[in-house]
Amino acid sequence: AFVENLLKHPTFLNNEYHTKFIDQTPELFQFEKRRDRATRLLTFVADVTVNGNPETEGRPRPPADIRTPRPPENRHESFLPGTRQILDEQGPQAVADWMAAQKRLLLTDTTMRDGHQSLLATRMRSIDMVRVAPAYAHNLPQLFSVECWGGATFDVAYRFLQECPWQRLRDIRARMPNLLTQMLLRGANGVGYTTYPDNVVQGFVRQAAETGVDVFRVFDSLNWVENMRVAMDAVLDTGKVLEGAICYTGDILDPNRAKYDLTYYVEMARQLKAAGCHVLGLKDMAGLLKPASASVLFKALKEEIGLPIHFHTHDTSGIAGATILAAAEAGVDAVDAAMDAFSGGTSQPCLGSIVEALRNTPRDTGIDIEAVREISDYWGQVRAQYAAFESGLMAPASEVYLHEMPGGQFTNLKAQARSLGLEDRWSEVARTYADVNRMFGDIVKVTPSSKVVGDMALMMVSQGLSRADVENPDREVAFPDSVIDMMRGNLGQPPGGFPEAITRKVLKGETPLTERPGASVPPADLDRLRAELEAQFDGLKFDDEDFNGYLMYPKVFTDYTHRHQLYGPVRTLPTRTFFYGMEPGEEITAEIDPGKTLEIRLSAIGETTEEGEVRVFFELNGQPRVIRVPNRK
Ligand code: BTN
Ligand code: 3PY
Ligand code: ZN
Repeated sequence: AFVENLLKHPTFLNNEYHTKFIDQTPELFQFEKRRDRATRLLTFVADVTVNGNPETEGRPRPPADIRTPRPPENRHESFLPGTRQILDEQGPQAVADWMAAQKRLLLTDTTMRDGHQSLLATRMRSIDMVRVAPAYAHNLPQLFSVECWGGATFDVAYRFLQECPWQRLRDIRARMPNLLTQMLLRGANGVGYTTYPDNVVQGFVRQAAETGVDVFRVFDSLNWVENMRVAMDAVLDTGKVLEGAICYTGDILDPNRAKYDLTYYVEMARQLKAAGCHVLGLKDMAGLLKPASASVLFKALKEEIGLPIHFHTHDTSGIAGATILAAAEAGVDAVDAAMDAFSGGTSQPCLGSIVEALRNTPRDTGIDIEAVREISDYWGQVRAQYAAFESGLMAPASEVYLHEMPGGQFTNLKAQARSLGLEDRWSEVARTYADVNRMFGDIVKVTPSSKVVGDMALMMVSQGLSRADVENPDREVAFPDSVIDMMRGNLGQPPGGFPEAITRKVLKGETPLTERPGASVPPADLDRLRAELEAQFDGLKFDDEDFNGYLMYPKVFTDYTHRHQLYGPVRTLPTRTFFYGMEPGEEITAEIDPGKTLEIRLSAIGETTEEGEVRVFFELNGQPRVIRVPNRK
C-alpha cells in the first residue's frame, strides 16, 4: 500500500508529515484567532529551529556562511517599454505580428518556472523570484517573456513551500510592468494531473489572466487538439496571448518512428492555427529534437503554417544549444532559455551562451549580456540555498533518446526509484520506461501522461515484470490506478488510440471512453463547493484566487490553509530561515506588508521541558517574545 500511495502521489515527495502534525495538535487551532501574524511567524521560525523542516531533512546543506542573495542594481533609471506594452495597447494579434516581424531571435527566460522545476524539484520560493523581478524589468526589457507560472509550480507552492501561487504571480507581475509573463497550462488538466470540469478550466484561465498571466502556453499530454479546445477558447476570451503547443516526441528523421513524422507535426500545427492560436509552440519537453531534425521541422512549419513559432527544449542530452542554433537558422521566432546559473542538464539551454553565439549574426538577440551575467550571478546565489534539492545529475545523458523522459520528470523518477530501493537499477527503469511507452502504443510523454508511464515502469521493475509478462493474457497483473484511468480514456486519446490488447487487459473488458473526457464530466457546482469550503473553516471567506486553488487541489489547498492559520505569511521569511531556522544571535527581517517589516532576533533556545516543549526566546522589533513549540525530535 505504501508503494501504491507513493506511486499515486503527483510529485511524489509526500507531505504527510505536515498534515499529521496539524492533525495531531488540534489544540493549536484554539489560539489561532487571537494570534497575530508576527506570533504565527515566530511560531514557524521556532518550530523549524527546533524540529527542522522535513523538506530538507537528511539532504545536503548549503554552506554555513551563505548570505542572502542580492539582486543587481538597475542599470537604467526607468525601464523601457517592452512586449507587455504591445499586448496592453494593441492586443494579442499585434504581439504575434510583432514577433513575426523581428529579425532577431526572441528569448523567453524560464528560470522562474521550468528552470527550477527541472533542476530543484520545483522548490524555488517566491521571495527569490520577486526580489529580482525589477532587475529584469530595468535591465532586460528586450526579453520576449518571462515564464514564471504554471506547470508544477502551482501545487508545489501550496504543498511544500507553504505559499500562495497567486500572490507570487501578482508580485512578479507588479515588478515587471514592461515584460510579458508566461505560464504553462496542461489544457483540460489545468495545472493538475487529472481532467477537470470545463467550467473549472475556464474559471482558472480567467483568474490567471486577471492576476497577471499574459502568455498562455497550452498543451495536451497526448497531443489531442480536441482536448485543448476548452482551455484555448478560454484564453482567447481573456484577450491574452494564446500559444498552442505541439509536444515533440520521437524523431522525424527516424524512418522507424513513422508515427511522429513531419506530416504529423504539420497537421497538428494546422489544427492549432485553425483553433485560433496567435503563436505556435513547439514543446520539446524531453529535449529530443536534434539539430538536423530542427532544421527540417521549423522550415516546414514556417512555410506551411505562417504563425510565429516559439521553441522550448531541455538540455538533458547536452546538445540542445546546437538545436537552438539550427532552429534560429531555420527561422524560429522565439526560443526558451534559462539564465546561465539555472541552465543545462534537465533544464533549458544557457541563455547567455545563446546571446553570445548569435552576436553579430542576422539573428543577434540584442540582449545586454552584462545584465544577463549580473542576473545570473544572483541566480547562482539563489541556487546555492537550495542544495537540499539538487539532483546530483553530473553530466549530459544521451540515454534520454532511449527513455524520452521529460526534463521535469527525469530527476523526480530517479528519486522515486531511489526511495523504492531501485537506485542501482536505474538503467533498468529507463529501459522499462521505454518498453512501457511502446506497449502503450508510443505516446507523447508529458505531464500527466509521463507520470502514468513512470508509474507503470516503476511497478514493473519493482515486481520484476517484463513487457511480455504484462502482455501475457494468462498472467494476472495489478495495474497502477493511473494506468487504468488513462486506458479508460480519461486523459483523452493518443493518435490512433491505445493498442487494443493492452487496453482490454487493463480494463478487463470495460469499454473505454473515446470522446473528449471533459465532455462527460459534469460542470462543478461552484456555489455549493464554495459554501463547503467556507464551512470547513467556520465561515472564513475565500477570494476567487483561493477558490480556484481549491478547485484544482482541494486537499492540498485546505492543508495549506490550515498551516497558514498556524504559521502566517512564511513566504516573507528568508529562504535559509524557511528551510533551516535560525541560530542564536542571528537577526533577520520579514516584510509582512509593503513597508511593514518585522525585525526578528533569536536570543536563545531553552531546554526541553517535562511536557516536551521548548521555549524559544526572540526579540521582535526589540521586544522580548517567548514561543513554545513541541520538541518532536
Ligand atoms: C513546508 O514545509 O513546506 C510547510 C509546512 C511547514 C511545516 C513546519 S516545517 C517546521 C515544522 N516541523 C514540522 O514537522 N512541521 C513544521
Ligand atoms: C509540466 O507540465 O509541468 C511540464 O513542465 C511539462 O513539460
Ligand atoms: Zn519544459
